[in-house]
Amino acid sequence: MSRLIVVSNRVPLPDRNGQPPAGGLAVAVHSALKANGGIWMGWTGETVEEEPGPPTVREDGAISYVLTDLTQRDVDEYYNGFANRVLWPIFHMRLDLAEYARREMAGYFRVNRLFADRLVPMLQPDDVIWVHDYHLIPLADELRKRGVRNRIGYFLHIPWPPADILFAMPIYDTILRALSAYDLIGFQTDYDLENFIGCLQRDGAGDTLRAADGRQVTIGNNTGAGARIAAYGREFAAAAFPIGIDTAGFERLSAKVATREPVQAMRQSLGGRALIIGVDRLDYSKGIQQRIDAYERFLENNPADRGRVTMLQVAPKSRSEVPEYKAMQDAVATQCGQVNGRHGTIDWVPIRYVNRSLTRGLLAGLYREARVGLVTPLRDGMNLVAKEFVAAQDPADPGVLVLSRFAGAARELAGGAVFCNPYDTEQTASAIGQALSMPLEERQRRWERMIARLRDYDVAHWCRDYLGALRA
Ligand code: ADQ
Repeated sequence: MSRLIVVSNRVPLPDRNGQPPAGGLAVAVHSALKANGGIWMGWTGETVEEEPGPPTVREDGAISYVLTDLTQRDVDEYYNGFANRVLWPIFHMRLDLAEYARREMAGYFRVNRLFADRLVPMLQPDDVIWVHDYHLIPLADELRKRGVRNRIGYFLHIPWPPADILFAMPIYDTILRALSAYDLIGFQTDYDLENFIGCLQRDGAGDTLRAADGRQVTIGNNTGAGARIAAYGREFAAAAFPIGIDTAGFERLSAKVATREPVQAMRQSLGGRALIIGVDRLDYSKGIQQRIDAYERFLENNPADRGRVTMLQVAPKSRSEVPEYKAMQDAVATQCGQVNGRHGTIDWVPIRYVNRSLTRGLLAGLYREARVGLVTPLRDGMNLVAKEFVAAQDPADPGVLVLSRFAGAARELAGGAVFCNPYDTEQTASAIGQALSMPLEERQRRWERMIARLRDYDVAHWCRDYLGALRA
């Protein structure tokens, strides 16, 4: 079988023993690369003063890791600029936060051209190329301009917005047209796929849009929704491939760490109080402030529960160079302090706030300790924390997932999670109450539905499904 070439903004490098970093996606993609050999290319994460030199290549068995530096200007314009101040907010339906600057848009395309220039000399004619996420939308188009005729797939990890939102972005049409250079476009959910098709139709590409033989076709074997599309003079496929986690690995990990010291220490410090946990990158799309409001409302509405619950919010800093993120860091810290000031007592702190990353093992143990997992994004491509929380539970006494209906994961976890609308503080507060008082039998029934899905469609399955469709 042909080699696989993976391109993403950052590359999760293996350790000195050749082990990929923990984390579902890295492990699944590493094993796909190992199977037939290949390349994983991306940015080193380092910045240089002058034009970056040739890429660094690190060989590890059948896999080559190809890493390129970027200049500070590249990072400001491509990464902190267009990717994270235009595409991220717009794709998460936050038009109010999008800051469009022509210079940054030019930087975004310049870095995509740099990636294409670096990749072309390494390609063999039958390589299959898999590009990841919103940083690299124009990459296939740049490769085609350089004569690359290989099969090229794309997977978008974040949501695709409806036309009315996308079209507010200057150059939205360039972005849409660039995607037509791929052979397969993967989305997290069929809502994203529908939104994408809606955008093509509204852009007038709809004249030529058609499903093969007039019907929707199934691409991949798990997702149902898929379409063959003809638009902008090219034919390609698009389908939903909801990303999974390493379910079995996470189940094992959480059971193993449950008896370890840091988890035991946490349990002791709770003194019998029920733990409610939130874990997110500090990002406005995750609805952290709305969640804390809802928790406070729960405390106000249920005086008997004060002193009997503890919320732990773990939220490491993220994208601190982007002003909206910096502002949010300050706002969340202030908010936690205010809630603790208003409701705390000399022997009870309502919210514990941890502003850094924890190891996967500790996270797994904390999820398992928690009675309630609060996953309340305002918009999220998938949300792996929701899936990890479920996988970490003790089957004999599982906790309850309270999940925003605006997370991609809501599609798969219906019937198990307690859904909430994070914009509705009162309703989210009642969902917390419902979760805390749920009888064991109902908790087990709901958990079993969710874990069955997660075991069946894990990240390895997702990876096989996507690559199977791309190679087909
Ligand atoms: P993210 O926005 O980063 O991912 P998510 O899907 O929740 O969001 O994944 C976060 C990952 O980081 C999880 O594996 C989680 O365990 C880990 N993590 C979070 N907080 C942590 C902490 N404090 N310490 C250590 N680890 C932590 C993007 C999209 C999502 C999509 C994923 C995958 O925004 O919608 O689900 O990609 O496609």
